[in-house]
Amino acid sequence: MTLRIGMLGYRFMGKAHGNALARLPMFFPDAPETERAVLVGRDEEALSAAADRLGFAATATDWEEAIEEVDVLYNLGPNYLHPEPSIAALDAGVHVLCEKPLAPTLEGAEAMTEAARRSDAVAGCAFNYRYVPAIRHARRLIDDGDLGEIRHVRGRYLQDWLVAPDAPWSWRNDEELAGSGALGDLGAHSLDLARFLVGDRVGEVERVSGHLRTFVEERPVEGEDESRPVTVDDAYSAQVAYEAGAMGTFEATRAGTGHKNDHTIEVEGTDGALRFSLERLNELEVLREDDRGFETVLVTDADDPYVEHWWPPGHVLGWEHTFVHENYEFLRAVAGETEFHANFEDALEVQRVLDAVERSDEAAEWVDVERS
Ligand code: SOE
Repeated sequence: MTLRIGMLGYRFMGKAHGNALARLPMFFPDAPETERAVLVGRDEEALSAAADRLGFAATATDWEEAIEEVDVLYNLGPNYLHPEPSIAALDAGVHVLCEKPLAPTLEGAEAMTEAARRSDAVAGCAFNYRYVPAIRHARRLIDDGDLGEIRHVRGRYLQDWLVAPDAPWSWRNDEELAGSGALGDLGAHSLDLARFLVGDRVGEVERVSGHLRTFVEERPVEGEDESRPVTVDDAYSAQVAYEAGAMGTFEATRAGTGHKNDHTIEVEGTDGALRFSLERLNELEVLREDDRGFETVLVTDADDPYVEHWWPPGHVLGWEHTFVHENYEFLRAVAGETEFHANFEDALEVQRVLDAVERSDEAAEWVDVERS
């Protein structure tokens, strides 16, 4: 059966997932067949140009109509558009892959997860960094116990596109539309990655101490003679306490001068440690019990996750490949061949921590992560 895909959103993430769908038959011939059926957006002219570029057969300006014509909805819209179309799709039995963070608010994420629970359809959240081969390799080492008891996990995501006060306003600067700023957009990635790597060993986050900061209070609207207020954070930091006693330290910013897309994660255990940097995504730095320092392991061998689908050893992969791997697993789950993670339950757990960081900042004290 050919899966008909509807895609809401066609800019940055549309390109990333559109590319993934186009690559799959070529490099992952066992992936379920798909048809890029409907591309959904508001601006008809831009939409039709994007449909040509991304290989979609038709366009629609109404997501409700589009849902009736597809088997799968890729929800790549701004965060405020995550809950309603995803819930409607799941209620109609349409599978959903939704971009991160799951929702602008914890309430939205809870409603989406409820919809996923009552639906037979697959509900996935697109935390693409889980699909970096080096991250999969890291998880294997942790699962095998090579690092011993996990004591520390540290996630840092630094970007610099909002350093300048005249960098234009966008939906990403608005609380109603985005929920939060660097916290939800970037911090969600690190929190999910930490949970993916060490969650089975350290449990969930129990308590949080968070700090948010907005450096520039208003920004000019591009092409218009007006400014709009910035109502989300430019940066956050948080300390978290895991159930099993491990400590987590997290930070993200859009004002990290000189850092373009610098995402790092580090884990230390009683018997070893590892370090990963997205800017060197084919490598993992590993230290084991008797080593005198970190060893850099190149994760491009045929037996490394997903690598055999691409090129011979040493022929490095890039950022876009993470979306191909993620789409592959998601579509296999839709076809009933496997389970997909991160699912909405996983993404809800991240959202609970995001919510706790905000509450902690407001209260200026440690707060518990709320699980209803
Ligand atoms: C923000 O600039 C952004 O595009 C995030 O939204 C993505 O999730 C991240 O992967 C790259 O940066």
